[in-house]
Amino acid sequence: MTQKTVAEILIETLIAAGVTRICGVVGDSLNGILEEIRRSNKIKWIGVRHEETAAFAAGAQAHLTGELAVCAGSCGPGNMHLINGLYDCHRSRVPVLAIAAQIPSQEIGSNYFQETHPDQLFRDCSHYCELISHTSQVPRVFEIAIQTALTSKGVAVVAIPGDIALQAANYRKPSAAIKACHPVVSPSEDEVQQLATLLNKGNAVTILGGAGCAGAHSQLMELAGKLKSPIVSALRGREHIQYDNPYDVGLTGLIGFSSGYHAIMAADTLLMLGTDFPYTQFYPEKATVIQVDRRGENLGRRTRIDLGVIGDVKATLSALLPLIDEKKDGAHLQRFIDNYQDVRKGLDELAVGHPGHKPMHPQYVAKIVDELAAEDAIFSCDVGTPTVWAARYLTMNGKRRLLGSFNHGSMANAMPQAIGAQLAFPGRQVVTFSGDGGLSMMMGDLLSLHQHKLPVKIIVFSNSALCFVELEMLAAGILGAGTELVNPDFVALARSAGMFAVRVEDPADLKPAVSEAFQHDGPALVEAVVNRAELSMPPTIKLDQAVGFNRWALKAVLNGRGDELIDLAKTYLFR
Ligand SMILES: Cc1cc2nc3c(=O)[nH]c(=O)nc-3n(C[C@H](O)[C@H](O)[C@H](O)COP(=O)(O)OP(=O)(O)OC[C@H]3O[C@@H](n4cnc5c(N)ncnc54)[C@H](O)[C@@H]3O)c2cc1C
Ligand SMILES: Cc1ncc(C[n+]2csc(CCOP(=O)(O)OP(=O)(O)O)c2C)c(N)n1
Repeated sequence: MTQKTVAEILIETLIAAGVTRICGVVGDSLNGILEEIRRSNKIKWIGVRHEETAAFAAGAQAHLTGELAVCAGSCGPGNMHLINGLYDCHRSRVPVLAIAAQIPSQEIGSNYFQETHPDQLFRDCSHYCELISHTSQVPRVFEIAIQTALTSKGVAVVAIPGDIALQAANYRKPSAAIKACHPVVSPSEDEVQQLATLLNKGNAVTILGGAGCAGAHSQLMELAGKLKSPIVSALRGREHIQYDNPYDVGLTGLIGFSSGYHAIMAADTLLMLGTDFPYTQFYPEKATVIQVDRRGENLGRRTRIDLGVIGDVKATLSALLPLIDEKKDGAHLQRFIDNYQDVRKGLDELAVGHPGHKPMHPQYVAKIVDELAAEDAIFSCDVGTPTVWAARYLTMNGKRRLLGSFNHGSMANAMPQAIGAQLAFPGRQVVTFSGDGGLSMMMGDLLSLHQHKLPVKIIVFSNSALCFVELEMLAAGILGAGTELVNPDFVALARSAGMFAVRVEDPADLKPAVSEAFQHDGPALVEAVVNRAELSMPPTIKLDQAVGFNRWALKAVLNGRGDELIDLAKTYLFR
């Protein structure tokens, strides 16, 4: 029987699965694999400065393409650095394979130099996590890992001791191409009928749509038209729902719009479509709740439901539409469309910049970037206030994409995700909304932009604080501590990393600076110095003033201005 090394078989299996790049950091336990990558000429190694970047970059690539993406780390600390990014990929349910090199096989169990147990460490952030301890396991384990990542949508991890990667194994041809597959899940006729009956009964139906609405835009519009339903989006659903949508009433949630919140609370029937919107306080207590999701285990896990249907949104709505009676009364819809317009107007009024008025409003920065960015730009936003600005001010149009660490909620995701996005789509404009805290957390990989000639545009919302947490502290009624940031000269830093860079303090200079950055043929950074206290209360408050403060802060968050009371006193942005 023909023999090839385990590393050779791995690379051949990956090529058969359509993989063209692997992001990671080298280490001698990965040497055998690196050598095969080099020899293959079909897979490109993308060396980054931190393995977490590699995992986030792979996740972004998988999110945007739906295809398998791969990252790798060397043994022990090398692959442990992948872990936070892999949690994000897994939570976002994007197909990512992580290759975790392991210490020499004969040393396992001896507390050897760099010894960890990746087969245990990664279990919680993967669907499949196995150690190759014998050459006869390949290519089967590689193929199962890829299949699992693609079909269960999430992370698979294969741990390979460096010595085993170099050993010869019996060779067979890779299985028939393992590629992303999209089986359609359709509910039974009976289930569709139950769905129709409940929806036909409702007098004020609101739809809450999420990421599962991808590819179902026209069915969603038709359904909302028949039901006269406002459509509220969950954040991961924005890019798929909030365009060409006359029923759009914005997001709900603490960083959403009050129109979205009220449209759900005032409904007698809430239809959840492909959403796992996590914040339980924002679900209605009395309405009839119906949920459609392709994963049965997600039904009813955020709120009590009256009917749960397992199915793809598109397939379910296609079967449902002929059974829906067109509603006559459009008052419920109109009420929240009007409300949305008011809220939108209010938010737009906050997004202004007057020459000479410093510091700039971050909303103004977001709005200008939105205006100047390409029709098909890919945005990524850091966890922190950049997520708020992206949620409220970036216009989606069906071509633009929006990435974030929305489910895992990890800081410092935006630039690493932008790396993956730009690698996957070299011809598209990729723009980050970065926090100064987020950018500095993973700052080393600014160097990767220049090294790999990735023309990513970084917009830094420079507020010299971990602002979002400051806000959370206010919301919790406590006085902040530990949120101050003493920043470097980001412009000097970016220039030394081979980037175009400019700092903007005056609103008058913002448009030219962003335009220049966008036109620059290479990576660019705009440091926008913005108001730190934008969403928060008086900049200085004394301890006794903090009592009862949480209500104020929460309503300020909810509608960006603080002129509407919504009693969510027990709600926190993060726990
Ligand atoms: C700082 C910060 C603040 C945030 N604040 C808010 C906020 O105020 N409002 C907000 O909305 N979000 C907010 N988020 C994001 C929030 O945590 C969730 O990530 C988001 O609400 C989830 O959106 P989703 O339901 O669309 O996506 P997911 O959580 O990914 O859920 C998608 C669901 O659709 C299902 N599905 C997938 N494909 C299909 C299909 N084809 N057919 C049927 N079902 C399918 C999946 O099984 C899953 O259950 C915030 C995040 C951060 C970081
Ligand atoms: C890895 C990680 N550490 C800490 C947190 C808690 N956290 C959430 S947002 C945030 C502040 C983000 O600061 P920055 O990037 O400067 O953005 P800002 O909110 O100031 O605009 C922190 C510390 C987190 N979500 N992830």
